[in-house]
Amino acid sequence: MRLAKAELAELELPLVEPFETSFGVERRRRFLVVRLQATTGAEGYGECVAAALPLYSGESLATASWLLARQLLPRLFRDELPSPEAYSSTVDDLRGNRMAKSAAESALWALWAEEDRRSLARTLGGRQSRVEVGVSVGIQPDIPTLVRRVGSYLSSGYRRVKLKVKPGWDAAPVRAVRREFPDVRLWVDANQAYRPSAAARIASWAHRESVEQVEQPFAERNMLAHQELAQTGGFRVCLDESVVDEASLDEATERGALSSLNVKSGRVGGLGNARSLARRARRRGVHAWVGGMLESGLGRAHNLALASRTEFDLPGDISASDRYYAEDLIEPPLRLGPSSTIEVPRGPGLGVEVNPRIWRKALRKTRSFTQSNP
Ligand code: OSB
Ligand code: MG
Repeated sequence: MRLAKAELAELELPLVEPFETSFGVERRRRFLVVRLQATTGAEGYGECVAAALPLYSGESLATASWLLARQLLPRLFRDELPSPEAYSSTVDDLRGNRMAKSAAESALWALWAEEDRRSLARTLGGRQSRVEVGVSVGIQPDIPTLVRRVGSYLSSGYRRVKLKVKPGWDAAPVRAVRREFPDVRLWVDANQAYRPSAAARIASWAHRESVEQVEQPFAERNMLAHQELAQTGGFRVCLDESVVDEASLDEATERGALSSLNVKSGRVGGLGNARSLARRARRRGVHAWVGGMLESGLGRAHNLALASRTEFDLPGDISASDRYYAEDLIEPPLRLGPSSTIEVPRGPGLGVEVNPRIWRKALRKTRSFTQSNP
């Protein structure tokens, strides 16, 4: 199979409400989508999770766009299309830039699945028809607003809630949510906001409020601080930003710095790597679950397909369309089903369709690549 056309689109969608983390506030999400079209007619979409500014990782929308346009997409026209499994070895010479690589790779997976007339989930080896999910709740202007927000997610059917925390927005909001909702599965995520000296205080409120899991409290490279927190026990320490490849996962597991892994294909350079890191984590006794980056329905369809694999044993950050966008890019939108689950798309390829009206409304820029003009 050869590539007929590649498209790199930049889109912007307004979030239903601002999403605040320890990094800052996002009101609209600007992101890239790769669309590949093979000579057979099969097509595949891949979403890039690099944000406007390099706050979560060193990549940004601009660096990802540059690398996709200058290297990753032109390379796909050189020979026969690599299989998605072989893809990462064709871009190994380029360091880092995992989100950019993942956007191209995940489009290739979707295209491959469509060409085979199989669902992406099946193509990735997923066997579950529905996956359990939760919701990630941003930092709110005040505690009553937070309690109301959480209450409304619980009444929509979510059973697991992840609160974004940071120094100054932790013990009190977590206590308020726990008081109001004694049975909710409560996780927190700090996106590296704490200094290692905060460990004892974090452990104390997490333990007191029965927080099940504390995600990435310390800096990406600080395995030692995560190890020390993990040794206090009573809750799981989960790593997100710290784990980008096998070596960082092995270092973390050897040290006992985590008991749960947030798996994001963008962070680790693609769905293939995400799958093998999840497998590796589980072999070492570490739980695995699929995270999110406020993706549109396209990216969340990939995340659902990945999460349908049986390695994933904790509920993912893959919420329904209406949690993120009033008008999602896809139709039908993804909806929350019974028992805090979302159905995995089962049609061929990605299994969801782009809504052309919303696509046109969200589109800011687009560039096309063909064999003659790479
Ligand atoms: O750390 O998990 C994170 C969103 C943007 C950047 C980082 C993170 C997040 C989320 C959102 O928590 C999860 C979702 O997409 O529902
Ligand atoms: Mg996180």
